[in-house]
Amino acid sequence: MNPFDLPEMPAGFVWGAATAAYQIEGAVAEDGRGDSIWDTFCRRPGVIAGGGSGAVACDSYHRWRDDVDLLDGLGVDAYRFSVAWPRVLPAGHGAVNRAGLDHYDRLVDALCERGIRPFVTLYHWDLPQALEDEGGWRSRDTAERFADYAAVVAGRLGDRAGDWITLNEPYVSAIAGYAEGRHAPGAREGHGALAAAHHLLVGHGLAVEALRSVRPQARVGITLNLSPAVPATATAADEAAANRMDLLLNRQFTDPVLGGTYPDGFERLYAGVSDLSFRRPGDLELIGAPLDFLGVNYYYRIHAADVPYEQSDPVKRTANDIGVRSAPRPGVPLTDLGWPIEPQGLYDTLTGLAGRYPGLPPVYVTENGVAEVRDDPGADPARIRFVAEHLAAAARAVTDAGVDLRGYFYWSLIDNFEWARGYGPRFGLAHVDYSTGTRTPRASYHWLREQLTLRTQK
Ligand code: IFM
Repeated sequence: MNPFDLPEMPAGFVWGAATAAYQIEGAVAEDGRGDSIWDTFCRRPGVIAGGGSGAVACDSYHRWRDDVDLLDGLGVDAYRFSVAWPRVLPAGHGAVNRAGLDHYDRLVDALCERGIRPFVTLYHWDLPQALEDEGGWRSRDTAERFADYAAVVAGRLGDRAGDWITLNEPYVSAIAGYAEGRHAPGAREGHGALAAAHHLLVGHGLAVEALRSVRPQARVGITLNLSPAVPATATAADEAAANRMDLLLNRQFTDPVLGGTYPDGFERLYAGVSDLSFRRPGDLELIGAPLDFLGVNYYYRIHAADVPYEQSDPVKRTANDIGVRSAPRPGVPLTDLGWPIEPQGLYDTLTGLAGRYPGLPPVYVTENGVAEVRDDPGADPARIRFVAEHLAAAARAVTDAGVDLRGYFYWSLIDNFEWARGYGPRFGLAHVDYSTGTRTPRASYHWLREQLTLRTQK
């Protein structure tokens, strides 16, 4: 077998590609769309590399047919895209903007006509600014609003779209947005960030209920970004650091969603920073309601090293300040973003989930991919190797541990706005020329198309 051939996957395996609204759509002031927290955040000087924003991005709001053509040409079974909440409800709640919903309606129709299954993500970080002004995810009300929004979208698209993802990466929304301040809304908080993480999960639980009540046949899941945290050295201090990282990054989310519990050690980790008073009776039942699937986004694993940190000054402590540094691993290759390339981490993530959570639902890898910073529409050998190696690791997790893996979505179909990193990193199977909007399939796109064609001929 050629090392770059895709492995055998279970029957019915879904091959797909993914994008997100703010990263590709542009047209931020068109057809009644309201501001999102990313529109306002990008206006702050110095927060986005190169000073860009998603105002134009890949212009997919107008060029969505090009994107559907790319998907069709690639031969994928499914497309994971997100709906922009402020396009549908410009103020976050209240009046529905019909023109905004029409856009997604046309997209879903076009996908179904080509036999491409829509996987709809309801929240990929673009909170309506009006809701942020009322407290954002620090406030439980936002969770309630999210469920109302989910019902509106499912009411319109759910007759054709059967697969629904409530949230994308609540860790990043809460921690990068409300603790590190490097993402919108740009806050640096302790208690607020932990409240945001919890309310995102409450919003997920409420949205699951809303989706199922509007569309009883819907298959509903959530997408979590998971990174195994391994100690950088065999010292007790690094082991403890890895455990803290695991709590913050992974188990803060997986334990409530998949186990219906709060993770052990979490209260101790944040003693003094937050009283966790945002937790209410009944929340765990809501958040832990059984799902139809789990979406896993995997990019790298973390080699956690202990660093001394100031536990005695909780007022100044943000939620990401847990005394852990990500240590470099000599000999491990890095992507252009400096992320270690370790397919074994995907294997460990999938088998670890299956080992820890007995009722683990079917799993989709909803994102996995690699960025290059070269502005090159041609060869991208690093990408082909990256995908082939990660899929081989995923296939081993199926064979060794019986993980019920149902699909894989490459991130991303096209180059796009990589948040605070701007337009430098290019994740796309197709290159985008941002001055013209032209999409050009790269070598990895042709390779994947060939692999998928061979598969259908078998
Ligand atoms: O571009 C992001 C995406 O929006 C969420 N997951 C990680 C990707 C790469 O950083």
